[in-house]
Amino acid sequence: MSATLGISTVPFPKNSCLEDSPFILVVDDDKSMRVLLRKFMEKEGYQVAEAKNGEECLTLFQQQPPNLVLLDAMMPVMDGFTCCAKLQTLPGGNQTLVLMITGLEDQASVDRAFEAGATDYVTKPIHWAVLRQRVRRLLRELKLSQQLAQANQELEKLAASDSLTQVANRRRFDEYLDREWRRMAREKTPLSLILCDVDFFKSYNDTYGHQAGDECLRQVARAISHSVSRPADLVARYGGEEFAVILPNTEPEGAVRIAGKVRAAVKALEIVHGNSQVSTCLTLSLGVASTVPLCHESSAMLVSAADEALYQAKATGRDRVILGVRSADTSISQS
Ligand code: GH3
Ligand code: MG
Ligand code: MG
Repeated sequence: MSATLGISTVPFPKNSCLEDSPFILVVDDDKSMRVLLRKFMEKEGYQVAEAKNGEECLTLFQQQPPNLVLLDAMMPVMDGFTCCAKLQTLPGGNQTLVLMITGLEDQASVDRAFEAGATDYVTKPIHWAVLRQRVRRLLRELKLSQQLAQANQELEKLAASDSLTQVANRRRFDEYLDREWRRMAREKTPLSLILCDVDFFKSYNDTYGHQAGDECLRQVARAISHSVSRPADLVARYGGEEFAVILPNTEPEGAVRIAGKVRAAVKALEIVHGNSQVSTCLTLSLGVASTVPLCHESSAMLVSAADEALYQAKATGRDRVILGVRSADTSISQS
């Protein structure tokens, strides 16, 4: 039966997502065995590619990583044990299932297979029902673990974001500020913080209703997010109608420039606020603080400095940016 099934090159599918049919790479130096395995796996509904030795397996793996490798242990050029160990070092290699096929059911071979990183093994001559069940079980477990990893990722995202505005929440802000504080202390580079507070927001709610207030906060959060560009910058909802922007590796001048951009972006939304005492539209007051962190100090001092600057912005007329500095020479930037 096997001699008549001589197909050597099989086109690779575009991706090896488990949501489509799983993709299996069959590796065996014996062509008739390879073809038998491929036909069997195709009947099971899998997409299959073939390699005739360990080297070819590694090359094909890098072109299109499979979900599972059916790997013969004994092959010329590069045996299955060596190939399996090398697979583990390739990108995505340690997430790929390796089912080793060994002709020797001695303990040493089984041990070698697991030491090389194999997920499980079957023996030759192949017991087809065992192979079928083992492949099904491994793929089922792989799918479950992928779903679990994805669910965990989504949970982490949910736990870190503010449900109203979708920017980072206070918890994430605290963690991130602390982490960046320590990182900037090690690197001896400046860390900047902007605190933004919506002006006369209580009267906005009183005038237009709480739902309009919520929508307003969503728009403000979006405008702030669009005003920062570096991957390390973090926009967070600090409290009710207060937002914070953490700017690692940013000098005070840069932070003031970004704060100015934020202020302009919110103004450009032109959200009508008939009861604001400073403008016809919704505005922000912003306090900026910047420092090169010291290990023995706490990030709370940066928050206090930004808060103090924000207080100054409110006290001196709102709708402005104030840079707070640790010495007495607080400078004001407004337009
Ligand atoms: P100031 O210019 O001094 O900042 O005045 P303000 O009115 O903005 O400040 P105040 O702290 O007096 O009021 C803040 C308001 O923000 C009161 C509260 O109802 C509103 N607020 C806080 N969180 C939310 C929210 O999630 N949704 C809505 N719609 N309003 C909120
Ligand atoms: Mg406030
Ligand atoms: Mg306010």
